[in-house]
Amino acid sequence: MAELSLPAEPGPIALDPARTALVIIDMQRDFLEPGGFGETLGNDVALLQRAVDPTKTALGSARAAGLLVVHTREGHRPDLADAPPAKLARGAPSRRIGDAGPMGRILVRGEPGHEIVAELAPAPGEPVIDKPGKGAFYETDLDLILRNRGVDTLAVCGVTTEVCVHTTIREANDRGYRCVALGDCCASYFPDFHRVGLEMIKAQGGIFGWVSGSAAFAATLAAARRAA
Ligand code: TIU
Repeated sequence: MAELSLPAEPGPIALDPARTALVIIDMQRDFLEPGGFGETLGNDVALLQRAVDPTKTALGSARAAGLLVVHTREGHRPDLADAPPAKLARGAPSRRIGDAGPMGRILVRGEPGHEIVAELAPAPGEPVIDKPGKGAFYETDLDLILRNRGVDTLAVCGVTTEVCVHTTIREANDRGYRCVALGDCCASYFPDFHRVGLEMIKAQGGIFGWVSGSAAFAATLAAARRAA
């Protein structure tokens, strides 16, 4: 497939499907469903549902176009050995990381709450990156996997916009990746933070990257398939 031009802000971004990955950040039950980590922090988790259908659209088009699809999950080992004491002690949540909740232990790997929501379940062969922090590059093999595949451009979806999506885009940008956030595929517990978070990415000529959306992403990939 030839190089494509994806409508985006602050301007179109060239996409070579062979060098582009769709990266879906932390679309886990712990953040999107009642009884998980997000709710223990006092958040209205229903606000994140709006990103699910657009992400499903982006995921379907990426798979059809043969893009590498990478999923991430935030969570910790059952013994919490990889959870910094400062993270465990932070704030005044109703349940702390590792405590038992209705979806199993909060933010712990292997528990039901740690799973990616069913609509966006990883397909066989799609890498799933388990990360202990907010950024998907911190203490993971994501960079190695992307470089081994020759990827230099990331289309990024997920939750939450200003926390794990932003941290990952900032980490990726500093490592030389071109990042485009698919805005409607991201969501936050704070709608203002979502809006401003996207503005921060594309400001100053695209200081961290570009912002586009699921419809433009799907249409660009579909048009390329028809032309092939
Ligand atoms: N609390 C919040 O907004 N986010 C996180 O703790 N992790 C992610 O963003 N995945």
